[in-house]
Amino acid sequence: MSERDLADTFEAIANLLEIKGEPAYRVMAYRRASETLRGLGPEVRDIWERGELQALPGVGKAIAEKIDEFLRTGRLAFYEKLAAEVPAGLLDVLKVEGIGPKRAAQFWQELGITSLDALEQAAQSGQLRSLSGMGPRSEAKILAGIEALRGRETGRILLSQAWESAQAMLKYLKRGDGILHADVAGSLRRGRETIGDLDLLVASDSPSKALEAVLGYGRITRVLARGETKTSLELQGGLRAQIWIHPPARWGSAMQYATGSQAHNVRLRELALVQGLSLSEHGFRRIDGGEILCREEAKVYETLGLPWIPPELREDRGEIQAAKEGRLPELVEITDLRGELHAHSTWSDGKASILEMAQVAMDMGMEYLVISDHSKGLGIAGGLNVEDLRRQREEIEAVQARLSRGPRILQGIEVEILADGSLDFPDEVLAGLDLVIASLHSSLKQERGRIMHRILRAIENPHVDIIGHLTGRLINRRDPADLDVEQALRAAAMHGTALEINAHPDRLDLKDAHARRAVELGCLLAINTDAHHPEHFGYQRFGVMTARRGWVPAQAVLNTWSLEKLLEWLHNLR
Ligand code: DGT
Ligand code: CA
Ligand code: ZN
Repeated sequence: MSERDLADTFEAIANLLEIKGEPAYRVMAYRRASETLRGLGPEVRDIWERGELQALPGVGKAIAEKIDEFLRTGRLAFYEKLAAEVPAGLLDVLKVEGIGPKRAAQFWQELGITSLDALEQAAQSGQLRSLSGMGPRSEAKILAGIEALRGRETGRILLSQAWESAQAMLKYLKRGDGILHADVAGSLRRGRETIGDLDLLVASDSPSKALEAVLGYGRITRVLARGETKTSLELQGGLRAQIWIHPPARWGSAMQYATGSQAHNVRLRELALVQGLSLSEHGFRRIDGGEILCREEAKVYETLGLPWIPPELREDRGEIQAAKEGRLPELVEITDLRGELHAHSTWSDGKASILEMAQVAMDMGMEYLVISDHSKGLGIAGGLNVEDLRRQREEIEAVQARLSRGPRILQGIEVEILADGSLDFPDEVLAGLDLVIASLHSSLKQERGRIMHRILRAIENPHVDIIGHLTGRLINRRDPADLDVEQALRAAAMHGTALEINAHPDRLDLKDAHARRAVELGCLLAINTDAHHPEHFGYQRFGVMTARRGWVPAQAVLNTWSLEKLLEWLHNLR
């Protein structure tokens, strides 16, 4: 049982209680506890061991006892009792976009629906419209929601989750007997936003010994297939991994092959054939049978008369042609980033103080850090009012004085774009801030015309410097708002408003294709972690991967600029 299961269990309890029709305050207690637990992650065990659970926000005696029971026994009697009362299939029904516990309860009580399949049938046969508040349109929406949910459950996991699993396994492999080297290949190396399975490449001169070491990895639950150069495994949690084993003399071709994408590889093989070569994971073979071995990946490309192509570009989206013509972009790198333009603190829903955020930023060598808490309109996130802003400014100055050698701390805001397209603060308040990010967090379901009206008004406002997470999507969880991305990008380019590539692994918004189009249209971008905790600064890597997949060069990214240049841009924009 993991800490994640703990948070999930509390969330399930909240949902089950709500379906049962329990009072809102009880439901809320479990929901808050679940959020706290999710935010903590593995840290909860230390707190539990120190007997300090009740010091956590939203954790009183009753909840602390339940956490304790779960961590001690891996079970929770209260949850099991509830789950016996409410059909478990209703929790699946809740996963459908737009269906909350009240609706689920209505479906259950009035139509006896207790599973996703039953719901689908009822929607298809027009039974749902007999319920109050439902009509043919809501039936169609529910059917679309069910379809989207099924797509989500194809088992593709978030880039960040795959990255963590891969790092853990690589750490183990690199110490393994007979293993000379190990590294990531596949879609993870290409930085795709979701990952089907891990591909890890191992270099070894004694493959059987290396394989033995691989199979000793503690998190393997099943060996799915075992081949000469490729072994397929299932890891704890269900993630699959393919382990490729090759001698160091063939590392380059194996790495190239296993990185893909398949479409990119097909193109390379075509190029090879024209030269009378056949290309495989083992290297090139000439028609006469002779081999060309590639120890380095660059040699594969060199043999084909090409410069090395960065993995993030290998999607057969024109990269081979660009390489042939010497037009590959100079992609942004993580070391180009000089600061963070979007971070929260305890002033709104962040989990750390401005000082704590700034100290980590200093340790990371950042030149600047923008504290951009939520504005008052986002009540659930404890948004700031004008008076809060004034006091926050004082705190920023005090922290700056204390960290005189730290990053320059700027006062920003993540201002709500309200449902009517106005911003949550008047222009004169925005004018007093160092940087303004405007974001949509609510009414994301509005129809396209309204969403576009809001976005365009924000882009056109001269006080807005950056539009945060443009589409509002949450990968695998929430669809993007219905907006005309092309029109938004064009407007941003025209008004000089920058667009964020939000690096939070759930968001990655702009996504790769949108970022690429933005650069083509001459937009400026910012790679922002939207950190709510100093650890989240680590999301930079996912934002950079996404930018690279979007062919984004460093100079298009605001936070690769010097502080001086950034301040000048902010000044001129207003
Ligand atoms: P994923 O796992 O769905 O996120 O995406 P990939 O790109 O990691 O795909 P995967 O795991 O099926 O295969 C890993 C790499 O192996 C892929 O990028 C290219 C290579 N590969 C696998 N199967 C084939 C194939 O049938 N033909 C070719 N040309 N390459 C393949
Ligand atoms: Ca893969
Ligand atoms: Zn934010």
